Amino acid sequence: MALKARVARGVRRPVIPAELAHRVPPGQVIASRWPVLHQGNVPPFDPATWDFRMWGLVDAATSWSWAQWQSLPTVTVDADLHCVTRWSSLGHTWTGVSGRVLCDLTQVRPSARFVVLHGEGGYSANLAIEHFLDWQVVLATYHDGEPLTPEHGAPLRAVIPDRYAWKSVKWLRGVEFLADDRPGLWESFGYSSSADPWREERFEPE
Ligand SMILES: Nc1nc2c(c(=O)[nH]1)N[C@H]1C(S)=C(S)[C@@H](COP(=O)(O)O)O[C@H]1N2
Ligand SMILES: [Mo]
Repeated sequence: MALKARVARGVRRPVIPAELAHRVPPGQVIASRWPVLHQGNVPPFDPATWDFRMWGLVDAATSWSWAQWQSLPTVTVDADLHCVTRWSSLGHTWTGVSGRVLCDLTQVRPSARFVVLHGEGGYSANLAIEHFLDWQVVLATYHDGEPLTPEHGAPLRAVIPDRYAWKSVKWLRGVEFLADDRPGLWESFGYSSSADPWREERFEPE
């Protein structure tokens, strides 16, 4: 008993520097190195067969080859990652195609209210369309000016700032537009559809 109490008193709360506090959502700690976190293995990438598709409630369903994808305009956005397992990794710069630009290109219909991001091998995450249309959403091929590495989602990953990072689908292969919400992989196990880390929306309310 006495020993336990001593140990408990020795536990230090992680310190969040004051100048970063506004970037760390409630219940999170700052990761010192950028963690790698995903289900399963890193999928192989073959530029000859890779494609990216946008389908569902769109007037111009489109698929791009890897070569075609290179001709799309890019944006560069700073965004932190907040994992629901309670680490936040701060200070990332992402370059890629803006979600909004893609929605314009594919002429998303007004009836589309939700999107499902589809990763390689069956991983998926759902979002309300307004969160996909956030100006900061980028389908990234570069991180801090360098090509993405395979373990962080190369050749293409979604970056959805201000949502828990399980929505930032790595090895992204497509986006589907829907009228009604449909849970992605983690959401089908009870994780939140909206997933706002600033409101600690970790799980869907019962
Ligand atoms: N395809 C795919 N994307 C994924 C995951 C995954 O398991 N598969 N995990 C998500 C989770 S839970 C997190 S926290 C982030 C981690 O991104 P990082 O490994 O680049 O830090 O990737 C997200 N994207
Ligand atoms: Mo995560």
